Amino acid sequence: MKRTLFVVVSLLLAVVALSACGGSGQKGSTPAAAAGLPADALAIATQRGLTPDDVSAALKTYLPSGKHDDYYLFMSGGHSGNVIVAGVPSMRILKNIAVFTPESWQGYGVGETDTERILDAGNVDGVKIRTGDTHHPALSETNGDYDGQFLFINDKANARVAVIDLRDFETKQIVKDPNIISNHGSTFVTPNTDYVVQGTQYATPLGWAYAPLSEYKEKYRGLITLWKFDRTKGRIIPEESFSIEVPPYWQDLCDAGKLASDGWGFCNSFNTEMAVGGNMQGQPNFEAGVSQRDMDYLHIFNWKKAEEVVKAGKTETINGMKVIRIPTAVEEGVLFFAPEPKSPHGADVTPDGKYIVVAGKLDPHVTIYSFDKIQKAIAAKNWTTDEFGVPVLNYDDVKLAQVELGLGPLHTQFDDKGFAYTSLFLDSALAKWKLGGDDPNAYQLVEKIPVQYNIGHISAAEGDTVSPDGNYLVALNKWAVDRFLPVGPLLPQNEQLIDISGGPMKVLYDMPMGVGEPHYAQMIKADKIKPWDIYPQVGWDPATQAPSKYATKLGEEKIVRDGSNVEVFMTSVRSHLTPDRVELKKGDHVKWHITNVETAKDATHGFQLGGQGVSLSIEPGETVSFEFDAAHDGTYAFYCTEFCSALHLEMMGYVTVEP
Ligand code: K7E
Ligand code: CUA
Repeated sequence: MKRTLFVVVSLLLAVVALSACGGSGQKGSTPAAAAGLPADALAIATQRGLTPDDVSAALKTYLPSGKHDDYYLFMSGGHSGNVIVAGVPSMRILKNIAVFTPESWQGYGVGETDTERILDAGNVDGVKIRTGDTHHPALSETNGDYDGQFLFINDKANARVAVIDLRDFETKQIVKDPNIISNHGSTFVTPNTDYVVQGTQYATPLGWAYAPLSEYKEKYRGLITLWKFDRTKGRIIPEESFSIEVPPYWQDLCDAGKLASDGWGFCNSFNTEMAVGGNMQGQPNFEAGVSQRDMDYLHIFNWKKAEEVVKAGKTETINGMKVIRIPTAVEEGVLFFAPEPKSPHGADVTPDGKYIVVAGKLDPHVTIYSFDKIQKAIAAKNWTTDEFGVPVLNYDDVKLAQVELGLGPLHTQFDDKGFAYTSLFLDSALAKWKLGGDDPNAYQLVEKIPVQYNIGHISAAEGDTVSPDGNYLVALNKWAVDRFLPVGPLLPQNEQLIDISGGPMKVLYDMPMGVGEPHYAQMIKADKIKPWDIYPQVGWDPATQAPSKYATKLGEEKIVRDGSNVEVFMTSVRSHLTPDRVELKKGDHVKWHITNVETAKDATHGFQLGGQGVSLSIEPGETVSFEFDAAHDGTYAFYCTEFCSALHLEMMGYVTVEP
């Protein structure tokens, strides 16, 4: 014990001395600076039973009040259908971004508003879809590096993709793939964000039309969809997007090539068996049926070539989407397969774009493919074909190396020192291994550390760009088991911060995630994101990122009646809403616009109208609109929901509906 305390003290002294060195120097740089350390620090460490490792982890993650984090971490919120933003290294949650599910605080999709229309664009066959399962956030890139402008995220359950603008951290668009019902290899961007890549997960007939499972091979298909992104508009352009038809192999994770492999993309698959279930009909469960073959197929696609094929009109339009059918994809050299070990999950391209790392959940190795070897094999036309006529390259021609890491390898990230990091789901561990360039023998396992528990994705600082930072890594663990205070049978997930800056890897922090579950996350340097403090001008419409035609200035508030159509032009400012009386008649249809005329940072006003299911958040400068029918006579109160001032409770008004 004495020794532990001694180490703790030395550590604290060293840290204080170090920070003094790096600081103004006024306090000197000798251990005497330790005199500045509160006398109770040692007592605290002792009393709380902290080890030297605990103390150093605390010092590495603690942020004094008012200091900012080094990185933003954008995490998918899984089946809560949103995105969660945290700071690293503090792991403090900064924001939830509502995406596929309505959210009252942000006034997102609650009441008939512009955000409701964003959600409606993702409806399926007229069914209002208000659930979601977000998996893979993707930051927009320029030359293969995060540029901090946009974030994309998929909804696995309904094959949708959303666009979030990082100027105001709000969802701007949801697009629904008209031909598939679930996606997974999504979202991943091409190096200049020309396209947002989306791969199908569970195959269906295109357009999810009916076909019995006995016709699986004939009728069911997957797609690799390239959603065209227009950076100036900040929108996906469905008319300029297209899909590549692929066999019903259950495509899994995808990654876009970069630098050496720019123009290409890669997706795993895991049901080349084409199992169709039927465990009540004497057939094996899917889990067994899907795992019979030793090899599945890495899908290798040339999206630049596919773009030319689309331009040449060699597509079929299916449910409004241009689709390159399999025979055309084969003939034009758009699609190739390479065998990959049993039921792989992650496909990750190295920072230089020269290698593709595939991790098979039922194989203890990661398999490294060489892009150069793939190109040579394609040029040599050295292939067999699968049942759909797609060229299958020879495994030994394209495989460069394998590294045995442990049980259940899933996802891989990279650092700036030539190392790769792979999550080991079954081992509940993180493996660090050395990349070896073109020398297969140079690839080596370096180190493994345990995580708590059942690790899925990992996210290293800028760890999937052309220039990873090699600073921090977050392990997105599915299970927390014993890590936190018990909260009933539904436990949080555990996001663990791990130091990978050099030397042995160390777990620094456990972050409970109370909604979820996060699958993937991306971590971007904080100074790359330049969010607005307030909207650029009073009367701003965030849906179009332009001035709103309903903007209302102070003194110009009005209520306009035209028969039974009533339009309200309202302003909000601390501490009143004008007008504060809205007199309606039963049966009126009401369009209501509110402009928050505040220009002070953080001076947001909320708005709820009792009995109408409306919730708004009106940020400084924003104009928001909603509609409703005054279906019942009565007296209702509306009020501001943000405690914005001392007289916030008075920031209210009445709606009277005359019979
Ligand atoms: Cu959870 Cu990328 Cu959807 Cu792996 S995925 S863990
Ligand atoms: Cu505005 Cu409270």
